[in-house]
Amino acid sequence: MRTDLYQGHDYYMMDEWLTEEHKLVRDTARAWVKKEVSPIIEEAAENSKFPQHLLKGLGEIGAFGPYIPAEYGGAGLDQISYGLIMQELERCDSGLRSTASVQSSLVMYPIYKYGNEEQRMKYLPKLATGEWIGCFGLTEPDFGSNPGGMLTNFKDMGDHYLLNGAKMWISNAPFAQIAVVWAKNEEGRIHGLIVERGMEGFTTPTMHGKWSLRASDTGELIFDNVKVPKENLLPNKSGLGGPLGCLDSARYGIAWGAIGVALDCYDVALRYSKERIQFGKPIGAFQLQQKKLAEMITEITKAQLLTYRLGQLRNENRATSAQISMAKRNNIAMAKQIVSDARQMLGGMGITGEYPVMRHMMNLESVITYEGTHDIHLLITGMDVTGFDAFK
Ligand code: TGC
Ligand code: FAD
Repeated sequence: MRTDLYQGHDYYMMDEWLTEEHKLVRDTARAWVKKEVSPIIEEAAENSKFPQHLLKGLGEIGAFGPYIPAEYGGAGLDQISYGLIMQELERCDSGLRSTASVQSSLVMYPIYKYGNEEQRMKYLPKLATGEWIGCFGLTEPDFGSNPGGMLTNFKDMGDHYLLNGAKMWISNAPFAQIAVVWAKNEEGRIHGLIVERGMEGFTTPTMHGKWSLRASDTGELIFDNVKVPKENLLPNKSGLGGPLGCLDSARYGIAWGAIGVALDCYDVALRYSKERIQFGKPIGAFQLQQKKLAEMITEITKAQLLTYRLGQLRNENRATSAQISMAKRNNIAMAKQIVSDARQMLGGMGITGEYPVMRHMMNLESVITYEGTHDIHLLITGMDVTGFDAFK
């Protein structure tokens, strides 16, 4: 097991823009990750299992619902704090950040935003502590990038809804207590329903064989004539804008998370470049390796500036979905390049579990795909700047 020597990198002195609260939140998350997760993450990825004993700790550091008001059990923090927590979690592993993203932005957020007071009081406090874990069912076997085509549907049976259909690629499905599920009513309008484990006809088989995001459990959601109580419908939003609104929040968190991955790989590569001797001197003394490191810190710094500004806009409720898409897309592409360069700088050691780089590299293949693929986000930007919708 390798000691986690990570130190943050702040080339443009952006810490000066952070409040004392931001720094406290970030440093708390970083210290918890180093103590509780770094020592076990490689083994979790090898075993392809999310370490569920971490859920309570994630709740304690405020990673579940950081921006949900305290009256519902959230941490009541701003969007920069939320981003910093996601950065610190994903600095360790994208699967760890995934669990926090799904719980916060894809489960707590829709219940808070689209739910009624009874639903908020019933679910949010338990989700905030990690006592309950939720998952988010949007993607279907035949509808990924195009979720509006979904087939999962529910019928009004008078005293309950009858839910049928299937979702796949659902993070945390195998062990979640509840699922926020997006389904069409008889008029074809999309609504969110809270489905609870134990409801008859509801199963969550695990998906096996992933080479990416291995420290995160992924599953299906199968609904075979599930009777969902009427009070489990989220009443305050309908249409595809419901799930897409949640995705805005999660994609914003991923933009910060990708910076965490890049920082970790830069940190490892920089240290290795000073320690590894070839041809009688540290490899960091060779111009080719310096080019890689100089480009890494340049790209990280650009992403930090972009993402901090996006956080300010979100704090003021002014960030557009297209701005979020740009940050998600840019930062993951940036992180992928850095991970690839770092892996090469580590030579043969770069492919081993001695260093986190190869695990990050594999994880990013999921991160660049979920919450909207790289190409989908490009088309969202294209639509925003030209006014032409390439999806129609
Ligand atoms: P389109 O006709 O453009 O829009 C339908 C309605 O939605 C509204 N809308 C949004 N609302 C809020 N936020 C956004 N970002 C929105 N984007 C669009 C829009 O105004 C419209 O509203 P209304 O009232 O007029 O009906 O929709 P489209 O069918 O053409 O599709 C657009 C497209 C392709 C951009 C969208 O569907 C998309 O983003 N596709 C990607 C799918 C995706 O991201 N799936 C993610 C699944 S969840 C996941 O991956 C979790 S990973 C979890 C982890 O971290 O582990
Ligand atoms: P497709 O939509 O079939 O896309 C295939 C290719 O076609 C992509 O390259 C795409 O960019 C391209 N493409 C599609 N449409 C267009 C177009 N109009 N123009 C140009 N190119 C196009 N979903 C959930 O609902 N909840 C979860 O918790 C969740 N967790 C996930 C966890 C993991 C590990 C993974 C891998 C996925 C998860 N997903 C989840 C699903 C994820 O959101 C989808 O995989 C993603 O949206 C892409 O859908 P798809 O895999 O069906 O690919």
